[in-house]
Amino acid sequence: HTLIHTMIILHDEATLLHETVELLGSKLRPALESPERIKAILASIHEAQTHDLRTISASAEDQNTTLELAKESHSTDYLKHLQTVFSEWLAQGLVTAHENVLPECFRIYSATSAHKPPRPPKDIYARAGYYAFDMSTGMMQNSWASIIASANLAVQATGLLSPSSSLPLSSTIKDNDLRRSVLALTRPPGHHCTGTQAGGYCYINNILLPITLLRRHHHQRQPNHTPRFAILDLDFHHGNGTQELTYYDADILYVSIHGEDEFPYYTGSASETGPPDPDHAAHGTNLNLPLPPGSSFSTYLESLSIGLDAVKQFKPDYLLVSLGFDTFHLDPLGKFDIETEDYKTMAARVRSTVPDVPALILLEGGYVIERLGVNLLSFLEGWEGTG
Ligand code: OKS
Ligand code: ZN
Repeated sequence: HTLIHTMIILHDEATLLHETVELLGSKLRPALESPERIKAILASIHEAQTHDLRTISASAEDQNTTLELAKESHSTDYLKHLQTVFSEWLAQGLVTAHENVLPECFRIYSATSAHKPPRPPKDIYARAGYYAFDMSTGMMQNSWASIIASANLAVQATGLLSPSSSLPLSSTIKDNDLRRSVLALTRPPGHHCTGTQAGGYCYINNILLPITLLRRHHHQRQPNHTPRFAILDLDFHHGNGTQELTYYDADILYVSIHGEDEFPYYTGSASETGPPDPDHAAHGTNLNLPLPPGSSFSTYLESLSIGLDAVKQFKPDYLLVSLGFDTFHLDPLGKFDIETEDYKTMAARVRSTVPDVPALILLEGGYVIERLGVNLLSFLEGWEGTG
């Protein structure tokens, strides 16, 4: 039967393995960022029967490629830490197989030692806090398997946008599958983690990987053309990690609409516009559009229109969307007044601004399990203009 929607949705079962506890409201509880999120989305996609869902599995080679791409954004010691921390704790009897590694002392930037940046501490407990900035990024036995699978989804999704001959692709994906838009069900999400610190449920900044991959691809094939990327962050929270990793980059525009004075609290102000020097090429390539808690969808649309004007003006070769559904009115971690049908309008506005630009959509937050699926379907309906 005919597919009404043509977007490919990429999923990897390994993203379901990671299941942690977090400190929330001063209580240790099951993390809101749970495998149930993806399971609920998959159930809705199956039920709708109109989407081209592909389940892939990252081979050892895919994982190596993805890890190598991640090194462009993250330090080698940070990535090594993510891979080994759980087994080290387990081997030393500091956790059982079913527990989590959680940090307890975070990095301190002391005024009296400002001349030397902090180095990884020798103490094994302390090291967990060196590589994290909050207690929402526990590590359990299978966390790394999900982290690398999630990042690999972003990489493989990129392969569907470009001729695959020069891109590392899973054998399940062929040239004739090239699409103008691809959605990857990335979990864990990515927009909060920095080059050396996990936080806000994020470990690898998934959205940076397509950029690294496409840059290398263009460099090989069209060395005279430097590709330009626009990142549109629609999650309720400011993507501090994505901002930090792209702040000095003149060829990446970062636009974020998010709750003002909300998590991660120390970033996301409208004054953060890129390097302050007006002569710096990246000056003005960061656009934060914070909105007060309780903002309505009509208020949201005003900010979206400002953000989309900036995206259009930037003339990107690729659009990358950090898509979060924690802007939903019932979300436990969000405070906007946005409803299911609004995601259709939102997506239609985004896509109609740059209809011909190849686009990757990566999942970030969203915690109302029973509404995630319908909210995503609503967004896709607007994106694909079939409403
Ligand atoms: C406290 C809760 C931390 C909230 C993290 C926000 C996650 C998110 N442990 N980011 O986009 O949705
Ligand atoms: Zn969020």
